[in-house]
Amino acid sequence: MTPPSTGLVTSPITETTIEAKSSGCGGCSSSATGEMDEKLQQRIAKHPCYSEEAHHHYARLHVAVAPACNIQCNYCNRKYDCANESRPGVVSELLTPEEAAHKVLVIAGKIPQLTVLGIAGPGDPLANPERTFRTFELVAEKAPDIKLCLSTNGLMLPEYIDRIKQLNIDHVTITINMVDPEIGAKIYPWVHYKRKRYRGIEGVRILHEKQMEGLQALKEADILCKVNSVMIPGINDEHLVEVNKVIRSHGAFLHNIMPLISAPEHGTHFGLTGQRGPTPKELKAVQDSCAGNMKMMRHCRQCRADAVGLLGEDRSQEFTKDKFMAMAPEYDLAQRQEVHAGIEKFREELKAAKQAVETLHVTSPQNAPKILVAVATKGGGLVNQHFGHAKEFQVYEVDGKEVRFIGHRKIDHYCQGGYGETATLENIIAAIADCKAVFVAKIGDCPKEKLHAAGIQTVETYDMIDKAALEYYQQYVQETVS
Ligand code: CLF
Ligand code: SF4
Repeated sequence: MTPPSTGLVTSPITETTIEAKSSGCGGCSSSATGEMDEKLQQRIAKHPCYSEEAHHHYARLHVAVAPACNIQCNYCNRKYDCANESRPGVVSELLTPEEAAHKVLVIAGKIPQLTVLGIAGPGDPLANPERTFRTFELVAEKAPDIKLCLSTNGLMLPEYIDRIKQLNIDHVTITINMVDPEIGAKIYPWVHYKRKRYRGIEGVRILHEKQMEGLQALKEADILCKVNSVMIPGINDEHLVEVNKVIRSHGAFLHNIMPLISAPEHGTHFGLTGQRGPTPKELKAVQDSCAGNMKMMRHCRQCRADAVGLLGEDRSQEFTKDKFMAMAPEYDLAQRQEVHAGIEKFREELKAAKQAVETLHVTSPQNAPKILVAVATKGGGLVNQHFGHAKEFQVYEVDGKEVRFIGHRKIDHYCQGGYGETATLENIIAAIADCKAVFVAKIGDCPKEKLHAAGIQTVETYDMIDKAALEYYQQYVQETVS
């Protein structure tokens, strides 16, 4: 089985496979019929954010066309991109709708596995409706196979539902951090609605009301809605379970609880007042406590308003404005369809390989522990990246039957100009200290020894992540559990 030549995956997987069911949002819809499940699956199958499985294969592109915003979040500094859908401290180059459409046509040719155009900033897309919708119109006209995706704080969403529906925007994200305005008042100092600025709880009530109305309207219009929530310890961390219940009852499709990223140098209210973000463990605990109710997104990368590529990679610097404006559009529908057919064929083969061995269980004693493992991957569901080249590790929870993606840990890559950095290695070890092993395509002797000394085993392989994880688990329980 060989991955398609998309430039994203590079390593064949081996013949023999042991299967475990990876969880993700690919199989969403707890209450729908089988037929509905199938339709929903198709709608999200190539969306890297709505389907965890798809994010190994398909890419997204953001265009930064929306500069203004109509609210103030305490985790935002307006010098930078909207922190509801991107990392704080990042500035994107603002584009006109025409420049943005040109960028899409260039990149859709250069990266044919690009399936989604998102508008997520640098302010709020619906505070800039003409620029946002004009961009979508131009792209829909010239590149009809690209899915349109919008992310908003929700304040103006009820006003624009018809326009969203009309433009066939099938995926909308609302950032909802609270369903109790008392809690919201600690997050939002003001809201600007219909030419008037409302301070404190009065503004938060309007925001809450519009978010709920928008959510309901999306459901009625049959538009898939993801809700992003920023987890802010001591402010809304415990409250997020309630948020989860409410959004589920209003028809949200997927819930993405993201960590607050806060530092004084970002110049935000929370950064300057020392508000901390959650640890990976705290984040996972809240995600787990919501997971029984609805599908949770755990593979979000809090990407930039001009992000390009697979979720785990950032190719935005290859396509800065001076560069892409000098490139000719290469959008070619037939070529894109051919590449997508290759990816789908590979996905089918991957699925079949997993199913063929689904009945092979790892023998593990009762009450064997769940463990975490870290994986270096360039995509394709494979362990296929050198330890020294990884900029993040994907983390999976393994229990002998299931290999469950639970998140990623960003790191500085270890190889700097051919040499490993000791300080970087220490940070990497700290980032994956809760993992029993790290799976890599290759690793040098020095980092391997240091990882072993820190209690993290290394597994060198080119294989399916699920298979490698289960094989390791079997060995782990044999050695450690009596
Ligand atoms: Fe962009 Fe958002 Fe659409 Fe995805 S991102 S507008 S739904 S295409 Fe995805 Fe990026 Fe997380 Fe957003 S990883 S920040 S969830
Ligand atoms: Fe900043 Fe986005 Fe909040 Fe507006 S909605 S204040 S751009 S984080």
